[in-house]
Amino acid sequence: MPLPTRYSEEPNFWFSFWTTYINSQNPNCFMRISESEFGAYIGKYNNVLYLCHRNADPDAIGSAFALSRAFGGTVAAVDDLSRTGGAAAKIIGVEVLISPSADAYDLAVVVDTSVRQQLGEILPENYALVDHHLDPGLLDGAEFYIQKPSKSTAEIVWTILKENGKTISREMALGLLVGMISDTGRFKRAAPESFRTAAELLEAGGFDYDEALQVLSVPQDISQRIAVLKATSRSKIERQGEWLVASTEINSFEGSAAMALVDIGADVAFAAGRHGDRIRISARSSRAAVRMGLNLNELMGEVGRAHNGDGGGHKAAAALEARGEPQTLLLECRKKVAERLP
Ligand SMILES: [Mn+2]
Repeated sequence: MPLPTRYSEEPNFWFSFWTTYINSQNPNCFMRISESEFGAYIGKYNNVLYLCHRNADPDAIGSAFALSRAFGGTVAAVDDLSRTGGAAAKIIGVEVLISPSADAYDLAVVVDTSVRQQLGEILPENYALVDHHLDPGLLDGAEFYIQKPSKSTAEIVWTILKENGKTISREMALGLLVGMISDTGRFKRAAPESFRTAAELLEAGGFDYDEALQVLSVPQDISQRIAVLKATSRSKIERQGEWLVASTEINSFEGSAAMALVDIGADVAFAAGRHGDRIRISARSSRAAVRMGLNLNELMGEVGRAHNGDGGGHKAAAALEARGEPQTLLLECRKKVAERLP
């Protein structure tokens, strides 16, 4: 659904637009709850699993950890943690179960995830959702959910904790702030509200900002740096008017490769990799491309769903998983960019 760009940076507009849109799509779905109601809803369950997406990042880990400490429950992730997600988990001292069977829990709260495919086979029948992606993928079927267009899930979780009168430990505040720093690209994509939340987290946790930054400065290992350098050096660059679109193949670290291509000058970058019988493509775009109306969340969703898969994320960073040949899927991604950019 196309949106007038001039409204897109207006948080209240987005929220009311999104609420209206979701309710119009799911007339029987009344399970959207507010942050202040979270405690009452979660209190109906005895054994709760806070479930992070595949390759769980600091926003997912920090959010799941803070919710589990405040309301009780276990933290888990599907398949693995990202490099920085792993570093965050270590610093805040949370044990993260990897792909546990959901049978032992009477509710899974899916955190920071909008697309079913990011959860593999783990998604249980009874689940709730706390997320900041603009995607209706998991809303149908959720027992209850909070989904708002915030810059990070951590900011939503902070509101949940405050509005339910929870005390916050140093580790909870640190995990949330690290999640925010990571998802906002060190506040490059922050909203005014993000800075307010960050200040409150620093005061609540009693640590320095630098300490939170340090958590994310994990050096990439040499195999990752080699893979990303090779992927950027063999990338295909296409000029579409004033826009440069780069695409490449790499069999891991797709997100890092796409980000590296945008860092060195591409307006839009796609990196595709094979994972068993599936193809994963990560996409990133420059701020200029976003300002021109390019929305990778939509684009990757469309291409993913057209090829027996799905995709989503944010306007400037998204991914898909689908079936097919990497070159065919990359070509389709590039075509869709051409249709959208002037
Ligand atoms: Mn996030």
